[in-house]
Amino acid sequence: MIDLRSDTVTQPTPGMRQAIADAEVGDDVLGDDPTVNALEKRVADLLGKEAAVYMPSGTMTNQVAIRAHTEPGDEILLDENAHCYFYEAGAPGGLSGVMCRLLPGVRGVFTAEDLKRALRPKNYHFAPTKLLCVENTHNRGGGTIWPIETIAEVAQVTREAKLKIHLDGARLWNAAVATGIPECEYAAYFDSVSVCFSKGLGAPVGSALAGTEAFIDRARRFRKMIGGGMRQAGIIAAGALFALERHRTRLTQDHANAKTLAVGIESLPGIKLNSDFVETNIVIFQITTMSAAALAGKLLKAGVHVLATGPDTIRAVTHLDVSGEQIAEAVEIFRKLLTT
Ligand code: TLP
Repeated sequence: MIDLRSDTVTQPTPGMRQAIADAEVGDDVLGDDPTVNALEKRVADLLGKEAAVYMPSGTMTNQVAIRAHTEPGDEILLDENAHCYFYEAGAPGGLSGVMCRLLPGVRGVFTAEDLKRALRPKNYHFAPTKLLCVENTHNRGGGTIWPIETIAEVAQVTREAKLKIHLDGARLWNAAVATGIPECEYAAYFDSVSVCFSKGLGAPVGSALAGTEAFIDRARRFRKMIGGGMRQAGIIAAGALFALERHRTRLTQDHANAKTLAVGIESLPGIKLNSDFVETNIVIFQITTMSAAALAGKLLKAGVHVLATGPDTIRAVTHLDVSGEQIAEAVEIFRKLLTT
């Protein structure tokens, strides 16, 4: 099976399993786990932030960030396809009691002008706007990389409007490798940054949230509140550390594979896709000759597993466990299904 559902499906490599087996551990809730402490320090350093905290998932790092930046009744701004809004089970309302106001994005990217238009004068009628979230790379946008100039412009508006700005950087590693812009250069524009180890990096579990000491201290309280305080978490943090040191540069292979897939299928009958927009490891396309679920079903029978992410939309994601040969095979399977 060529599993293109997500870059979250990877199996830990033998080296990673060994690192996990050898991990030194302690009770992390008491601050004693040396592997978690090393991972948090490494992430903070990489992102140029004062501190970082390890959590079980990107959903938790994002939602703890939202909770830590706001109070119930506040408003947050984010694009209409943001993971924090679209795929996190209603958590901004459910856990933080905030309202989400959605900005129109083009493949997940909005502009400083879009943001300015959404800002309102201070008035008792309005929910106070406290936070802007940006997602880089953008998942539902198709792995889009936010141009750093756009980030700078948007961040400038948030500073002037005294909003906090959070980065959902689940796939920031992909953006950094694709552009050559280091993670810390992106992170410098944000008050808080969430990164994931369980996506392209291939670790089994975990994400980290980075920011100032004071912010991360507050985040630790909310992590505890929702049950995210883990004990001998060095077991999983060891896999994350291993992945962080060894699997960042190889993301270029995933990007090349995604491009090959996109170029290989874009001109097939019924497929609506522009491979120029495939910048990293995510390929999103529309199918016009049958439903997305029908095509996904046929592909699955033929050995390619993709996700239908809308009635006519399909997502395919490349990762550590998909080779160039498998991508060539997948293209051939698409071709056979759509031309015969
Ligand atoms: N995304 C998953 C699904 O939830 C859709 C995937 O398969 O891509 N931010 C971004 C941008 C993400 O893509 C994801 C996961 C998360 C946050 C949440 O991470 P987890 O799954 O660790 O909670």
